[in-house]
Amino acid sequence: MEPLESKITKTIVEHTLKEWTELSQVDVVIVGAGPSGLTAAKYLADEGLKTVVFERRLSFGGGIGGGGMLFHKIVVEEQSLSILDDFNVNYKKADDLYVVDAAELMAKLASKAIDSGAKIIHGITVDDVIYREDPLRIRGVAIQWTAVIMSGLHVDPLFVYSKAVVDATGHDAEILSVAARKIPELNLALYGEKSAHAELGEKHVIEKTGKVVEGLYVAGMAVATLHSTPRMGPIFGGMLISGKKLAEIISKDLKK
Ligand code: 48F
Repeated sequence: MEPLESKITKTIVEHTLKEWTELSQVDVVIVGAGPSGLTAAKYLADEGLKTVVFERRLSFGGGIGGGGMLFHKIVVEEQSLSILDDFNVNYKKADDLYVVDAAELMAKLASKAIDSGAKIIHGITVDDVIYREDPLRIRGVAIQWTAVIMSGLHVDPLFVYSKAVVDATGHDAEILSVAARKIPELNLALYGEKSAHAELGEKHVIEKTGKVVEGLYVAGMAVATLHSTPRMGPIFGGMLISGKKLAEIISKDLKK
């Protein structure tokens, strides 16, 4: 009889490798499992698009978990309530804002994205993009185990080929940064986010969410870093609306 230890190993490796084979080519790669990335993932998967989210950490939610200065609540505006309803997230009215429990938001964004068919993989850092010329466009990402990056070992990455890549990495806009630095022909410049102006910050993030160059899209706080628009602190309606808006834009582009 096969010992349990060998069964454990075999089962995990076989099932993981089968999925990784399927993930070598997808419709959409989302980088970052924060609020904008998870929201985009759910709506893209709902459209039947093969969607994978790579998250550097071993957790969901990005900046949601810290609430407001570690107080475990965040707020949203009325315009984002229909998204909270889609994710079954509870909220309480507080004047003209709505208050949401940070842990509930993290858990339910991830849970619905997964239920819709998006694949979320933790412990993976995206550290480069794939590009093609004539016409110039982004065609996927280079990925590495976060643990390998932390170890400082020189290990070559693997690749995931895709029709669209989403930078949902938050304040650092890491994917746009690496593309701007390593592919000068993209003429991509990042100006860095502005100081706080919550109302304007929310408005601009939503307005400027979208395609950056062919194959490369941006949602969430990375939008502010790209376009030098203000930060807004722990009000998250803009992140959710940005994710949903981007899913609509990508779905339309990929169905052309
Ligand atoms: O920072 P994050 O929550 O991004 P977001 O969706 O939301 C921003 C808000 O949390 C908050 C705010 C709004 O009110 O100001 O900051 O724009 O989530 C980004 C996620 O991306 C992961 C990171 O660990 C986090 O969970 N991430 C960042 N860079 C990489 C990455 C990378 N290169 N590869 C993989 N994951």
